[in-house]
Amino acid sequence: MLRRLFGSRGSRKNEAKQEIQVQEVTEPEVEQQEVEVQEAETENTVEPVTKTGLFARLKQGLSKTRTGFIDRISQIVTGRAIDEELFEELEEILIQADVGVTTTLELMDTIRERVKTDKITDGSGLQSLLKEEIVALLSKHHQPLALSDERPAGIMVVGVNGAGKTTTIGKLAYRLKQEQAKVLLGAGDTFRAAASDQLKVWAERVGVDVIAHQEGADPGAVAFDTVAAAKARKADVFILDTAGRLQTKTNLMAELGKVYRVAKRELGRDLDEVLLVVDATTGQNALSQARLFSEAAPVTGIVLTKLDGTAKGGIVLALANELKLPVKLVGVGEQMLDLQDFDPVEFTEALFS
Ligand SMILES: Nc1nc2c(ncn2[C@@H]2O[C@H](COP(=O)(O)OP(=O)(O)OP(=O)(O)O)[C@@H](O)[C@H]2O)c(=O)[nH]1
Ligand SMILES: [Mg+2]
Repeated sequence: MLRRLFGSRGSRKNEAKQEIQVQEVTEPEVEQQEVEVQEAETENTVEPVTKTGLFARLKQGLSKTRTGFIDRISQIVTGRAIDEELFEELEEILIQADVGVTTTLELMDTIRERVKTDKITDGSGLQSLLKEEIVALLSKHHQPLALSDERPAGIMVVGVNGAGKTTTIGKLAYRLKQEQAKVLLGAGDTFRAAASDQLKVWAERVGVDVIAHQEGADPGAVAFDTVAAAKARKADVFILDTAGRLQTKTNLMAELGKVYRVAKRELGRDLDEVLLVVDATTGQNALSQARLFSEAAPVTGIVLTKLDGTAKGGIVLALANELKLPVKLVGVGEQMLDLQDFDPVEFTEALFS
């Protein structure tokens, strides 16, 4: 489950510094800003991660969806003959679990056809078929998180307010650090002072550095400084946080586009990943978020968070089927290890087991 994004390169020593430094930077493209650099204090202690441990966490995180979705399906199919009434009940459960009308209808068409061709007559056969079709659907556009070999690799994280962007960055930084990568975070949410403080807390916990400006500063300037610092410090990867924004606010979406372009220009190429963080509990609105955020910045994939908090994890099927964008990571809790690669087979296995 824990896929290596980087080759092993031996442990890097962290330059341990106690105080937070404040330094003035001058650079050509943005007005002078006060830049705060929070440096990692100590090497974090790395918890051992096992494949079984991660699968158990995923299973645990999906327990509400399992109860509200998969178990209900088991209940209706058990001991039943397959008829139109059963198909309709199944359809209803899929829609209630946020699979969405379009995807439900497509899935049901395939299932009706396969029941005929495979001559399935009982409920348990139907359930196995559903499981197979869910894997097929989730695999359709599947692509894992991918960082190129060029250094630094760049990730920008976008999404609506409260979706889980900053938390996802903390968890991702932790995971990359475990893979011996040198990670630098950029506090591009300058809207509230609390936003960069929250990122700094994560950075401290994980043991990575943060580039931050003052509240109200130009987020483009933070993007610029983050990329410049990542290059200067020979970081393996930088992750840029951004302020949450409603996808319908055109001025804020334009600002996001600008932040992306500043980061891209300074990096000299496209960022490796622009991750749209989507709260699994927001339901079908996720589809509109994906469309409008993709228009503002070149979104490369979805991080679906808070799956642990919903019985409607069926949204992952709607996203995988109706968007060209792959779901790359899933959030199943608030702890560091609760961000996992989205793997269609393992995900379905965790859902059904
Ligand atoms: N249960 C659960 N909570 C999560 C998950 N991901 C994030 N959260 C919680 O969701 C809340 C919002 O998370 P943030 O990371 O601050 O969200 P954000 O997108 O950065 O929010 P803004 O910066 O305000 O737009 C926090 O309380 C997180 O702990 C998850 O996978 N599961
Ligand atoms: Mg945030």
